[in-house]
Amino acid sequence: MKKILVANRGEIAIRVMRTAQKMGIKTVAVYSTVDRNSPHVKFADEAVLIGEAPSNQSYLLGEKIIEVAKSLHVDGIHPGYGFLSENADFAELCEKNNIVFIGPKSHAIRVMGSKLAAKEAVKGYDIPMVPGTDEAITDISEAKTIAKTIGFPILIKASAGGGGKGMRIVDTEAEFESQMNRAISEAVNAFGDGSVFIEKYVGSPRHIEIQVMADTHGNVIHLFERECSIQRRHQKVVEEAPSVVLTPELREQMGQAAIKVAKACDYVGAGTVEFLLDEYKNFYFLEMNTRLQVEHPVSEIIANVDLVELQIQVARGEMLPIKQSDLKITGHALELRVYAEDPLNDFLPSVGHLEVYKLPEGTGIRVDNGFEQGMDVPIYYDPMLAKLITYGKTREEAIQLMLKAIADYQVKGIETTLPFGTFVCQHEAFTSGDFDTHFVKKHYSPEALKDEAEHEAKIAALVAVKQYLEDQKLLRIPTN
Ligand code: MV4
Repeated sequence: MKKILVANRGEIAIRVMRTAQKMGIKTVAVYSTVDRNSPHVKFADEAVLIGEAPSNQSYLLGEKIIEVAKSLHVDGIHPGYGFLSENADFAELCEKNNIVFIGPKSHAIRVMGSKLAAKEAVKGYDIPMVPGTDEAITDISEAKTIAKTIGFPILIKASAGGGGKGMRIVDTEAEFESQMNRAISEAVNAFGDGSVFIEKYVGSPRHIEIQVMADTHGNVIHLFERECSIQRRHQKVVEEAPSVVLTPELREQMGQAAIKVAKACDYVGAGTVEFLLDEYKNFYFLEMNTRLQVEHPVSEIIANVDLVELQIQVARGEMLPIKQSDLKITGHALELRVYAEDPLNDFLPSVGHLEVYKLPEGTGIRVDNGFEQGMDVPIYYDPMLAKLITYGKTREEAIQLMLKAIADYQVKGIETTLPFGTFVCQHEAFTSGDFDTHFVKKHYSPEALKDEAEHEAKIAALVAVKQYLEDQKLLRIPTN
């Protein structure tokens, strides 16, 4: 592979191109009109304008992107995350045009894109799953009988959903039918597929996912877990690795389960197997994400690997250069997603001009960033500016470094989730490790953030006064 095209923008496009560059591979960026001055365009060896700002007129134009790739003699396309990354038709189109799709085969994307097909595929692999139905519900009264056996509350999920889309909690038998009818019509509207199934509702779970990596020679390894319970309306905000709650035994069990899920769909490349972990530490397979995920850096740090490099090696048909037994966890890593959103105003997008934009630097700090000072943040795409990643020997060290890095991160012109990161890192529930997916709902309010800001301002004022008095003393010495 001599040249790859990155079919993405922002921090992930740069992240992928960095590794390509390190491997001596030429890079091609694609961009929309609003991104013409973006860092990912400047970073690439070549860059091609592919269309207007709306992603369906640019970053989602698979055929156009393949045309560009062919005309520039590109060997492989890296899709990043979002956009075309989990589009099975696009993966197939690449294959048809003799361009390597740096990701799994279209078969695996298709199977895992349907929750019911995924359940079907892993049947017989002895993977723990939440009690429920494994076929689309056609008979509502039959489903109600099953729901009663499982016990309320139950969750209705759309087969074509995922990442929290198309889910509905049913608390009592009385509302079962009406909720079921709503769920089906919602699924038809949202996904064009009305298939739904039911599961027992796990009340206070943690979201733990396992990073896997597979080559075309049948080798599959896992790179431990990421704890992603700190999320808001299914949008992750803080991720970490390892999780404070996994014992080495549980980690091994979940890792082996994840490897089996990957084998069940003939997986190739980097993938993530999502599990719920209940309060008794039972784990259940939820879904598999067939892409490199946003939060992959925390795994890279604790496992000491470059996941993009592994993706490219595997895509070239090489054997994985590492075995499971080569891997061990070193240290602890945290990631804060820096969104252009206002945490004091219901996380509304805060787009505008980056008047000041300076990144923190130092040992134990990694920033995967897609923006620079003087740029406008466009309204057309995901509002994530960067990922602030810190790491240390211990979790405490990574948390303290995160607080310092947030304080050193200078942004003026727009609001960001940086203060929210401070809130999380100072919260007792987070520092103690005693939290679940309800953390934000349970503990966060704009008032709590304001209180904390005032508290910090007071401390800053006290420190300033103390310093002032000390300076006075020093100044007085010669005069006394
Ligand atoms: C669940 C669940 C409780 N019980 N399934 C949400 C995203 C999708 N991947 C699956 N999700 C859930 N499935 C059962 N049977 C709770 C969630 C869930 C959740 C999962 C992971 C992270 C955050 C979450 C927030 C709300 C609900």
